[in-house]
Amino acid sequence: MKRAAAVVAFAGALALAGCTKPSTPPGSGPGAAPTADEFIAQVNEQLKPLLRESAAAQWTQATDITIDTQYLNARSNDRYLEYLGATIDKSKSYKDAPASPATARSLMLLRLQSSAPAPADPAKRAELSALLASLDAMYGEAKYCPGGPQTCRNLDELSETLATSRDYAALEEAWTGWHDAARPMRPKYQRFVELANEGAREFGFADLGAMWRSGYDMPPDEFAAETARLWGEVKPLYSAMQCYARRRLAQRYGEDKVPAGKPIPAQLLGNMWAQTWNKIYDDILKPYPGASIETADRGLVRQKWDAVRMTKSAETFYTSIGFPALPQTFWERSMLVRPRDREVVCHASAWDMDDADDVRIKMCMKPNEEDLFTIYHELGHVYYYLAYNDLPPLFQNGAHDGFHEAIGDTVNLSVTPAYLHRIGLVGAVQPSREAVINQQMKMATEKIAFLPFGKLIDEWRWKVFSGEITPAHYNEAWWKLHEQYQGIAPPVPRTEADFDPGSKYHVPGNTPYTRYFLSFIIQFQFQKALCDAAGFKGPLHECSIFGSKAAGERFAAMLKLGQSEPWQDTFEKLTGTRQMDAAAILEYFQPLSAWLAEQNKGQVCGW
Ligand code: X8Z
Ligand code: ZN
Repeated sequence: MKRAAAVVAFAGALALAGCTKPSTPPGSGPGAAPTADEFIAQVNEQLKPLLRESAAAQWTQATDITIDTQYLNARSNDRYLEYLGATIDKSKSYKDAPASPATARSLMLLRLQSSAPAPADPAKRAELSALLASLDAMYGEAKYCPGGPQTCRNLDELSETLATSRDYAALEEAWTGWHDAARPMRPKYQRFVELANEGAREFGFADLGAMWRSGYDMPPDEFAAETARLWGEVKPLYSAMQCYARRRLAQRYGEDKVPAGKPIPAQLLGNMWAQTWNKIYDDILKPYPGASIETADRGLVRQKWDAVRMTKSAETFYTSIGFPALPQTFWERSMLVRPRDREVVCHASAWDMDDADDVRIKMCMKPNEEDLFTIYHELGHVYYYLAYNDLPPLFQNGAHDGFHEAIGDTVNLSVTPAYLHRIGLVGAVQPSREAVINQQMKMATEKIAFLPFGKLIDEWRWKVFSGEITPAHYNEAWWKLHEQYQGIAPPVPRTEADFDPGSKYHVPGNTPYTRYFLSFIIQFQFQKALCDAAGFKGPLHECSIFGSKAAGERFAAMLKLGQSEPWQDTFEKLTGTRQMDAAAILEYFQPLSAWLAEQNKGQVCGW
């Protein structure tokens, strides 16, 4: 994945075969040196075919993993990184040159166009490109095969066990099987860190982590402090959730397996990484089992919703707020389910193939509520791409990467029980205080449970890139952060023979992760602003902007700005404030906060 926004954001290009110029770095031809404005205009033109090719090569690998697609993807990335390195080098001569504000911003953004910068040495650059393609493929192909090739289970199957089994031993086996499968990634990841760090330093950053933290229109240290502040604001609510979940799990599995005042065993929360707990809402965490609020799981299966119907449902939401229908090519070119005949990367992603309207989804959808939410999430990326495709490539991105992640999730906040009932997936809500708490808990198993996970992944990587965590302590540090932030622990002892970070897509996929942490905070700020625009008057957790053209207009106005101005300006236009903060998420979950405080009274909380 080439650009800083990896999984999701490939600014593409309109590449008419045979009509594109060769990509020599601007300023290298004969004649007078271009001005800074001219230089950036040339870079934007030259980026188009390179990004187009790179997106095609990545798509081909991700939807058909073979030795050859890896090779071609690595080669195309190598070309892209070569161009980027040479162009960044050239751009240094414009450091003090007169330039328009847009050009000055473009010069800054140019240095952030890859989440894995390469050293200038061609051999090292080729090695880095090959490592990236290989790590991505290893994740896509990973399996647990306890008794030979006939017994293999892939991530879908192992995740299904985590979600549905309540057998302690079966959970432990599925968890361990998947985590052990990441072991062979370790030496490759270690080498990747060395090479990408070298590239980041050549680009003028302290290390790759500092480079990642530089994409937020503030100094990298200030950004790190911002994320710590935000975590501090939501930590008490997470701790209350952890305390409640631990107690419920102890009732199910026994106090000996889930002791008070201790981290929760990671395999019991319904998700391979314990990042969301929605799969244990129904039978373990639901506060009032007799009251309203079910998941859409049963409705989806009973009514035989397939991947196309789920995607159409998401599209209908977006068109209801005034967004366009998806282009025909979206339906022809997307991969919505796991193909039977080849290896693919199933982790869901949205793709911007060119800067016209070739947009796609790659996903292995199943008829369950989690995947329904995910397709609504992915279409958020797709609508962002469509909205900013008229901008120059260097501005084709989220205002910051958390914005990109927050669009579809904001829409998901409008997928209320009333909305799910309206589309026929759940029964009518019987309004009661108990139903409110059930619904709040259902949302919190996704939105609150996720927060510490969203924070810690890059805390690990930032420290790996800075050298504070050395390879000899990769795994130990990984679990220390999980214990510190999430209050969870691995089910079996782990050692430095393991490489558990490789079990999470975004590490081998090299996608920065703080974006999700930010998204989970700011999506509530977006929702509050959009609900105001829609004229909604009740409590925030009851608002749905479905059908509101007024809300859609405000949303679209933000999307079409892309990354053309500092995110604070874009943020202010929608929310009226320049700061990310937790006030809106805390307002949304106010009823649950009060309820948890009551429930946790006199209990041994913490870990
Ligand atoms: O990776 C994703 C999306 C694609 S951008 C499916 N998410 C994170 C994850 O799965 O770890 C969405 C929320 C967190
Ligand atoms: Zn996403």
